[in-house]
Amino acid sequence: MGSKPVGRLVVVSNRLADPRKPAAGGLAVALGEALQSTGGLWFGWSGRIVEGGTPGEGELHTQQAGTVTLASVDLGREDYHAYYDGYSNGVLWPVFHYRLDLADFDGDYIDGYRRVNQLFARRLLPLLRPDDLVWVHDYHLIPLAAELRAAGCAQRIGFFLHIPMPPPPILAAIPQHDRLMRALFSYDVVGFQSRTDVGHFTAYAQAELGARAAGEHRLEAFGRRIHAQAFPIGIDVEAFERLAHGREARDAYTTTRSEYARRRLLIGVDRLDYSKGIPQRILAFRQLLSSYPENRNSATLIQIASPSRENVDAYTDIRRELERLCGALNGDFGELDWMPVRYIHRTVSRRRLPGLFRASRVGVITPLRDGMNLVAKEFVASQAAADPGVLVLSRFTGAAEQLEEALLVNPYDIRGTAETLQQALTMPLPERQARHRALIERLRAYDVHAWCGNFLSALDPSFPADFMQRARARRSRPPADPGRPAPASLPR
Ligand code: GDG
Repeated sequence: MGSKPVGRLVVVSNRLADPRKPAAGGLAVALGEALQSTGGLWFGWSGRIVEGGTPGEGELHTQQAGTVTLASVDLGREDYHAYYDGYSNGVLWPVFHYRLDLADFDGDYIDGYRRVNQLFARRLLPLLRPDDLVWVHDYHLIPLAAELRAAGCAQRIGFFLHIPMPPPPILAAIPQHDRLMRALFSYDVVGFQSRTDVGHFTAYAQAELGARAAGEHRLEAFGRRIHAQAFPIGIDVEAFERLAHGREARDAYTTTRSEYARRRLLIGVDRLDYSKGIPQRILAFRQLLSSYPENRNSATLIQIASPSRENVDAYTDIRRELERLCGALNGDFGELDWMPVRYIHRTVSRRRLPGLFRASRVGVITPLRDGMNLVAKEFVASQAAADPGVLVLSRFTGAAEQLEEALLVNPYDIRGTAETLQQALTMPLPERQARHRALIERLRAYDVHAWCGNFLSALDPSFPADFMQRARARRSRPPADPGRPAPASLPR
């Protein structure tokens, strides 16, 4: 094992990130490193929408970024709307986050979703070489392998689902669920964030698709055997720590600490998404101020909610709801010199985030449902070991399976969450240190490089175990691009 040269890596995701820009987040950087080391190809949507474009058609653009080829396809307005806003974010996102009430099943978007997956397969296939390993990311592209296989693609193809996999009866509410899930059997490896997700997928495949277990991590159906396993995604801990020691993070820390010198800060950072439980978090903070009045004029919640998917109706509703809740809280509890909640509906520079995290006593990460949640990990990585803040984390995140030393909460239980916030605010230093030590060790052991390496060696066992370390050693860091904040997850 290990003598055969590894194949070229081909990453396919809805959006691409330029791997040369270190301002890109951990995931883009890790994928970029893996791509660079194999001289790879990154394929996806160009981000360009062509008005009046022919459905199912889109021009291909290629560009060289060091040793990595970036290949991207334009989409016509109609395709984009049905594939992205419609099926991906109006049907799959809510259902996979257990929100059948928010799913738009009437929209008739499935044809556009299929068309774009077929277009991607058509444009990608001629670019593939026989030894390539193809790694497809996320719910936008579930049918891609089936489309590639139908056109004769025999390369190994892996799929990673970044969002949760719901339990079978919820999944079965999607009118096309069987065809959609059957398509996963065209992959060789299907990766999930958590063991819970793998359990749901296995139960669904057995009950609805007649799949049978064929050994550890193996399922068989439709004459194919797939490898289905949890590969919990991590962050680039070292890069985040470097960011935390950078000038902008230090400035953010100092300014925040002096501005809130007499206050104890709690912080939440999320894309403004209904899955993130932000309204429940505001209510829990309100409950904290009611139940534990000693926190009045002291505890302050900074909630950064970066704009996201503003074309989808459910996102306008959540924005209004949050503005109302924050306004009411500040109106009811605020003093001339103290606003309980600072709600910021803007993207904050990635370089400042670690400073804000470090200045906060409590990280409040309470999604109703989340595949993993990288913010929880970034909060932990930002803390000073000598005087660390406390992570309050929803038990319904993938991260909760790993970060056992966080204070886990049920975000629907407003009173329970308020009590846990109080526990976090009053936790003695030795306990904070002990919890932080255990958490940071786990983050290091399961960082984004380990995630990438583990997935790739499941896809092709000839990938050496230390592949990612070697890839990193070879990489020379170009100068930082300070201008452009970028999310650590794939751009959504
Ligand atoms: C999906 C899954 C899974 C957020 N606001 C700002 C900002 N961010 C950055 C965070 C973090 C990233 O965006 C968000 O990552 P999450 O993991 O928390 O959530 P999703 O975007 O929903 O990601 C999720 C992930 O994919 C990876 O597999 O963990 O479960 O839903 O890095 O820091 N960054 C900046 N300004 C902001 O205002 N710069």
